[in-house]
Amino acid sequence: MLALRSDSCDDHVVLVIRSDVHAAHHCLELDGAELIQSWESPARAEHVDVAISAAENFVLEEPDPFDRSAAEAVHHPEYVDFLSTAWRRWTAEGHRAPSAMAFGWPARRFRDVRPRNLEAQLGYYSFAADCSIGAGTWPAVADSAAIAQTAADRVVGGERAVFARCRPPGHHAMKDQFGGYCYLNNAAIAAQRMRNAGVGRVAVLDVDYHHGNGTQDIFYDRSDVSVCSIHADPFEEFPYFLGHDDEVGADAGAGHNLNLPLPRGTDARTWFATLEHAGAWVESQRPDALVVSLGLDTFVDDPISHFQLRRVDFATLGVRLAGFGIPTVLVMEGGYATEELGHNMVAVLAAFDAAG
Ligand code: Q9C
Ligand code: ZN
Repeated sequence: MLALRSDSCDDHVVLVIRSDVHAAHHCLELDGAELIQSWESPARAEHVDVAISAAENFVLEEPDPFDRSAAEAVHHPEYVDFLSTAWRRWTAEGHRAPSAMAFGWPARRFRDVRPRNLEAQLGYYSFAADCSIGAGTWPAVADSAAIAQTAADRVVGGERAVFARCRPPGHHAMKDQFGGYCYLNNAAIAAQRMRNAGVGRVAVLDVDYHHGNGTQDIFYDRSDVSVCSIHADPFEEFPYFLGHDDEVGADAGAGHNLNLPLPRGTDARTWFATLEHAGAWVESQRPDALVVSLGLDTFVDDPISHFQLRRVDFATLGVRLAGFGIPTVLVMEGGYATEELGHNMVAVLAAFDAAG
């Protein structure tokens, strides 16, 4: 479609950071007692790239090289070490399985003591068996983080908004645990990157279907990064063990975390009423910049999620996000209606752009 709006001049575009490194990462996940190709597939990012390339007003760029210190600013350094070496260790040990996955965790009444054994460390550094580590995993994970890091740098450099087309996603990744298809927390990396560059206060608004447990974990005791998540009630949906509405932050972070759980089946009307509540709270935190954990698994036809947003609703979301009127990094998270994901993402971003 031709850009006909009089204000759609050269400085009125959405900058997109993306690359192809993700394609070598194919996750396996447990489905009952069966291992299946993960819903979190390379095709997701490919559909987004194709839709964005076909649309007007987008500029696509490659990320700068991964800065490990950007990840270590929000994750434990020994966890980043583990992720970056796990595949090499798995190969050196000569396992039969083509990728590594945990099978045991330090559950209730076990001890939080780091084991030496690699298979045990896989459990120590994860919280779910929906993610495997294969040959392409660390390169993709580091590149996804580099995309978030670069997007944050561009926003600090004066861009009004940047879309970080991250894959794998990040918002489930805790300070030292992977799970939920996430290894490094891209949104947290972007938020911390802006803080380190001198941005005073950052808000993270997480609109993915699932609770952003990792982002909550990372900033839970801090007042400089406020975190709000709208998600399916953890009593019935992944990640199950975090995301309730009485989790409000701790210590200096008390009052700087807001969870808005909703029942499975929530429709657009209720979801947008909740978004208004979230938006008012975000504004009350007086942020200087915004990070949006942009998961579109709230889509009515998402195969593993149960909210009822349609494409037109994603445009409405884009307008509301632009309405904050502050520098914004939009970070791609979930969304498993793969064929639709690109069009849905463009609906958010084009509406954001048009709303200014
Ligand atoms: N068969 C994100 O949307 N589901 N992650 C596990 C196991 C985990 C979703 C199902 C869903 C994780 C980023
Ligand atoms: Zn999700």
